[in-house]
Amino acid sequence: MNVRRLRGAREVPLFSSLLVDPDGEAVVPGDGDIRLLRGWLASDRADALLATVRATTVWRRERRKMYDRVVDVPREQAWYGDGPPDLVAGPMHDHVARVRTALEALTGVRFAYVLFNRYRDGNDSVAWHNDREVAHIPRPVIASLTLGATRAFDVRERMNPRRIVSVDLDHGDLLVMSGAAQATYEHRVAKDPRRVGERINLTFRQHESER
Ligand SMILES: O=C(O)CCC(=O)C(=O)O
Repeated sequence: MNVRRLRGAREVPLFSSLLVDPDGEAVVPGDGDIRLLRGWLASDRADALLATVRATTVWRRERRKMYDRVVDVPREQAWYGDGPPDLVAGPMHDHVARVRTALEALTGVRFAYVLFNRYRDGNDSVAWHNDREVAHIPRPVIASLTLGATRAFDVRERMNPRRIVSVDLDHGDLLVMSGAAQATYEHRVAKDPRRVGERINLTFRQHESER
């Protein structure tokens, strides 16, 4: 297994190259696009947003069928905005909607809804997957903002799963996945019992009707 860790990955401009290491070298080759903007949200703003999200979110604890068992999803989740009607808890809070506006200006797409994932501690996780929930957006743009504790975000090429790029995402860091990122790569946040703090991740997503 070849794991490349990008602890020092720095802010990189959108739409220039793939996930970039401290020297600016593209380390995730192929037809996909994953960009890291370190400290996109200044820490005082990230603190305020985290406080708002903590105070206003109604969390869901899902259970999923895995083979012949039904298991707890190892994190809490919440949907806001114009998303899956059976899951959405309501409109976005104003503070979240302001972040959405900034992300729309940055990326040039409209984000209809946001999915919050709450990792209560290092035992919470999300397994390898790609985000292809909207079949008729073949090249979706997803803007993913980290609040709270640092966790490692791992990326691997679906055709070359033994090579993993791992980047620590900190409070206020933004990751933007676009182009063929979902078709080419999978991502995860692995369990890490050394991490004790709560992390809340906000993923802004496009709507079904957006092409
Ligand atoms: O928490 C993260 O950084 C990743 C979340 C994720 O993979 C997802 O919402 O699909």
